[in-house]
Amino acid sequence: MSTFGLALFVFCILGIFINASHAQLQHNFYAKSCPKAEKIIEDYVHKHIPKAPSLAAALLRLHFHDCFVRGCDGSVLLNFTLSTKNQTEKVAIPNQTLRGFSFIDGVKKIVEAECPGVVSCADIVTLVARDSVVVTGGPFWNVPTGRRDGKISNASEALANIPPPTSNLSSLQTSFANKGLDLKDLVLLSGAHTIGVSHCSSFSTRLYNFTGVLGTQDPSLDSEYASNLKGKKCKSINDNTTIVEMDPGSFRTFDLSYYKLLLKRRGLFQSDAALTTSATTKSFINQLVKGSLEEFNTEFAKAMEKMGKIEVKTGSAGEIRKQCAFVNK
Ligand code: HEM
Ligand SMILES: *[C@@H]1O[C@H](CO)[C@@H](O)[C@H](O)[C@H]1NC(C)=O
Ligand SMILES: *[C@@H]1O[C@H](CO)[C@@H](O)[C@H](O)[C@H]1NC(C)=O
Ligand SMILES: *[C@@H]1O[C@H](CO)[C@@H](O)[C@H](O)[C@H]1NC(C)=O
Ligand SMILES: *[C@@H]1O[C@H](CO)[C@@H](O)[C@H](O)[C@H]1NC(C)=O
Ligand SMILES: *[C@@H]1O[C@H](CO)[C@@H](O)[C@H](O)[C@H]1NC(C)=O
Ligand SMILES: *[C@@H]1O[C@H](CO)[C@@H](O)[C@H](O)[C@H]1NC(C)=O
Ligand SMILES: CC(=O)N[C@H]1CO[C@H](CO)[C@@H](O)[C@@H]1O
Repeated sequence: MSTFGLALFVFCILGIFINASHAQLQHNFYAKSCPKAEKIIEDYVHKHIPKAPSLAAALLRLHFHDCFVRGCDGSVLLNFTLSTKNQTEKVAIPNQTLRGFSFIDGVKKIVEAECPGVVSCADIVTLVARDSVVVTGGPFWNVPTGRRDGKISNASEALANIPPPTSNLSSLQTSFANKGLDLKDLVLLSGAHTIGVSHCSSFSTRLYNFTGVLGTQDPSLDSEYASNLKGKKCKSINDNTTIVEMDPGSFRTFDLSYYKLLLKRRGLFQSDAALTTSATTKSFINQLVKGSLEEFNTEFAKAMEKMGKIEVKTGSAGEIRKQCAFVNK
């Protein structure tokens, strides 16, 4: 081989190497390997979510919990197995109310039938979250694909990375900053609470035990709303089964009313209320409420695109799981 040939050869190998380590998400990553994948997923969501509308919110939340622990790598889907010996993210407290796992398994099954071993569970979660939001009347956003599935899922990491509903603004800011998200992203992404439900146990200390003395209530929660919740929904501090609409009246519709409620001191969690406690975040909320739904939709979509890129595994990292609940053997 000539010196030139050798140099070219080395250059190419180097190029491949650099390319692999810098592999990025791509628009329509499966165009050649599984051209129908994204359409199959979209059709499945559009067909099934209207029959089980409460799942739309659950699937959006699943994506958030996935991305905040080890990046958007499908680790939230992994089941505890005897061989792993470890408790997985699912079992951690914030995940005990997660739903939608069998829906994801259902999508994976038909995608596998079309192209076995090609489409990652991480991409499925991301695409399903986007398509579910569309079904609730929310925005569409671009989902570049090519995420690979992680092999590790660790319950204590979920606890450390998913902010609890009792969070104040500075801890929310820190936990979002740890994922490359700023205060504006925090306000926008919290807008996801315009759809879905919560268990009483996620906020009942605000109603019954706020200062650690039974009978005390969070003064930052509108007292009329609090009485209503106590009288009609969360009748005791121990109620861990009743569910409450987070955006009462339009909990299945993607709209601005979550932010309107925040300004009326009717956000359900302390973490929701916390968004009104700084001038910066409060002004974002005011702008959203004064603006159009279109504007919120556009901004929300941008924040979701950003969230969907957190610490993704690409190129040859991770794997393409055969079953979303299990690491490949
Ligand atoms: C800012 C920090 C956040 C906190 C502290 C938080 C906390 C919670 C809690 C405690 C619940 C109720 C769980 C239950 O009791 O059943 C919930 C529900 C939900 N969260 Fe968040 N969340 C946050 C951010 C987000 C983000 C960024 C998204 C998505 C972009 C999201 C989407 C949802 C959805 C859609 C539901 C309803 C789930 C259902 O109906 O099953 N949340 N969240
Ligand atoms: C994963 O575990 C849950 C219970 O934690 C169970 O309901 C589900 O069927 C399991 N998934 C699979 C694919 O075995
Ligand atoms: C379980 O723990 C071991 C040892 O800490 C770790 O190497 C492995 O990746 C963990 N497995 C999962 C699925 O988290
Ligand atoms: C899970 O993560 C925690 C906190 O990062 C770490 O201390 C622990 O060793 C991990 N557990 C396993 C089994 O890997
Ligand atoms: C916010 O919460 C964190 C964690 O619980 C706590 O350490 C911090 O003091 C709180 N900050 C404010 C301003 O209350
Ligand atoms: C009320 O809060 C205190 C302090 O956090 C706690 O020790 C106590 O167990 C709580 N009571 C109930 C009934 O949850
Ligand atoms: C809910 O509360 C009941 C009674 O206090 C308890 O037995 C049960 O384990 C709780 N369930 C969960 C999921 O915490
Ligand atoms: C979906 C899921 O795996 N949920 C689990 C959350 O944690 C509780 C308690 O450990 C389990 O019983 C659930 O199966």
